[in-house]
Amino acid sequence: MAKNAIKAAAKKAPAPEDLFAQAPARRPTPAKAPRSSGSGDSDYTARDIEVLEGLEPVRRRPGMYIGGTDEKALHHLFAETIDNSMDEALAGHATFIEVELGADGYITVTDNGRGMPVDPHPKFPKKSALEVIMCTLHAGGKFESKVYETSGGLHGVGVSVVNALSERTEVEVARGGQLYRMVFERGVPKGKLEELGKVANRRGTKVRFKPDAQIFREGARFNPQRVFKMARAKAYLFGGVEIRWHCAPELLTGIEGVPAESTFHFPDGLKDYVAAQVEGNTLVHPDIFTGKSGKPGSNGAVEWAAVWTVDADGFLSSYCNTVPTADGGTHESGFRSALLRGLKDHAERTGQGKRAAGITAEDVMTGAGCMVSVFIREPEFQGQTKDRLATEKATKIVEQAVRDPFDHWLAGNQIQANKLLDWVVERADERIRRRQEKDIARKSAVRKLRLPGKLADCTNSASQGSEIFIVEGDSAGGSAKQARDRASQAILPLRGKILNVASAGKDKFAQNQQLADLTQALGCGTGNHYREDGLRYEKVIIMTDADVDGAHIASLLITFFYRQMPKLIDDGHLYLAVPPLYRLSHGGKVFYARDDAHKEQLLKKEFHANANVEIGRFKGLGEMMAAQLKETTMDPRKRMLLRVQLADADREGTADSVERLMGTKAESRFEFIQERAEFASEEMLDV
Ligand code: 2B7
Repeated sequence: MAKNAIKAAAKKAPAPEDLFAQAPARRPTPAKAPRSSGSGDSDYTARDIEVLEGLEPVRRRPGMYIGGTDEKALHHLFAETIDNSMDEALAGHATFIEVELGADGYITVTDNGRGMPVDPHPKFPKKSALEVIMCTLHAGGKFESKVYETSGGLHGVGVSVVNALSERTEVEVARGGQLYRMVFERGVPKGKLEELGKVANRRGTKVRFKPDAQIFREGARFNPQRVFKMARAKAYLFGGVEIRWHCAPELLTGIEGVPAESTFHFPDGLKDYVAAQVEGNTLVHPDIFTGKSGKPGSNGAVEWAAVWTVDADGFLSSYCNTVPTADGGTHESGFRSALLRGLKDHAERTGQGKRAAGITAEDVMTGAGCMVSVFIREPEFQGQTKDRLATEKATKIVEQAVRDPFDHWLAGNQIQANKLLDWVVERADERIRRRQEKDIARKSAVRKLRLPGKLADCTNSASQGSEIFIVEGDSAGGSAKQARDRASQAILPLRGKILNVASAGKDKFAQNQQLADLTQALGCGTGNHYREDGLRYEKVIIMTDADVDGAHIASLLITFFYRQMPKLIDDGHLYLAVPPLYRLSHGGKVFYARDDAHKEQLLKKEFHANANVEIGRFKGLGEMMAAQLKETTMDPRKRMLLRVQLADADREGTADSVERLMGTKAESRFEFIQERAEFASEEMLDV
């Protein structure tokens, strides 16, 4: 990982992003525009513009570089900065990193590395390397597609982005016994690189910056807890670095678990982290499975730690080049699969293959607290916030690194290995059981909610004001569907004769599809399970043909309600629609008659005695035009409904009659019902 970033920048800088590459075209050459007599300021004017132009894309579209302008993006600035220090540490040049969060909104990161180079840049001799680093976007050849990438400086969007998005940035470099300093405001140098004098016993880089409130409108203040955790994570990821933490105490009021001063140094790195995370939890086995391959910071290096808890949610924290990969990715897949395959192999080896056959990575990871860290040159990240590692080869790298050590670890302690296997097999069993329970619950929920397919439901969901028409036959159902008011009127077509519940056994009733559909559509249940608040409609309207068959069906339905939902009748929810039997027309006048008596009455009242009135007889609802059906039978403003009621005076008599009549001829039932219904109530309902 050791690299000279200046060289890297010079090698990789793509022309469009590199203002210096374009500089000759835009900047007057010194010959044409000689330096104004010694005034540093005027010399900087031209350069200011260029710098502004160079970093302008960052300020214009910060989201492209740091994924947004929210709190997460704000903390990205800190990540970029500390990543540069981490690179120095991983390269073996820095041993400590200091992070200081100030009450003034500034954050300061200091390392004791080699210090950013300050000598004139070979390609742009007028500028110090420091200025080039701070003011040039340098993110590698595939710039456009790699904007979010961060990782130890080299792959990061670069500290120039931090500079561009900060109100003010101060850089101090101690290098070669000299102290240097340069200040920037919103990415623009505020003067030249200053030489502050000699320093002894000091080396490294200090970057102090304050995020720009113009950019981070949701708030340009760092969250101490977040910064604390980010800084501490770096110490876990590299045991060779010490991180010193300072936070202004006034920032910590009301915040728990964040000290004002602290030092992080974890020689056992990831193991320490995992141990700290599961502290206080019960472990499946006492040992933490940990290991590493390769030197941290070198390409292809992997480090990991895993422990299984009985009583905690698992976690898998993963990193690539010390950059957190919150959305996981290829390295996590490799880790998971190494654990799964290792455990399955162990089961095979010890004659428990059958038990382990069904376990999945999910089962292995349940309750597992893990941390995985990989180092890969030029990693690729994916996802909205580029928090997922996409580099394919990371899967193999991690799997291969972890497999053998895991086999060894399992083989080395059979008791422990078997405890783990037992635990994972239990998780698998639990998972399968849970899924079965969920399936059952889902199925019954669907059943509860599912309405019969034939039902054309109304769109109003409240039962108040809505009605359901129970219609005989599909053709009548079709007309009714056209004639209805979709908002408040539902149509349930029933095919053919209804089961006579008064004579059929319980089994037959339970199996009858028509009645099951009806019950489902109503939603209120039957018998002892009847619940009034389940009823999905205010009015339940039986609409059958105005003939004997229609009356038969109506009587069967009423019998069903009477037996299975008497309360529905009692509460006045059940009605009979009264479709017309005749259509009388003459000279533009049209009247509908519901029966013979009504026809005679209308003929007498509405037409001249010798008028040649056209009299049409409807054979059924199905042959009526939708508009006719609406006008005569369904439109609440024009129709007539009969409310079905039980005669209060003689409830026992009713029961007797139903019992008696339901076994006899249809015609007598028809008469009976018509009589009863009309006795009970015959009224025009103005709804
Ligand atoms: C990718 C760029 C930004 N850089 C160096 C050398 C050391 C060095 C840095 C740094 C953040 C806050 C304090 C290399 C790398 C530029 O080139 S950046 N240290 N620390 C840092 O930014 N910390 C370097 C080779 C030889 N000498 C110095």
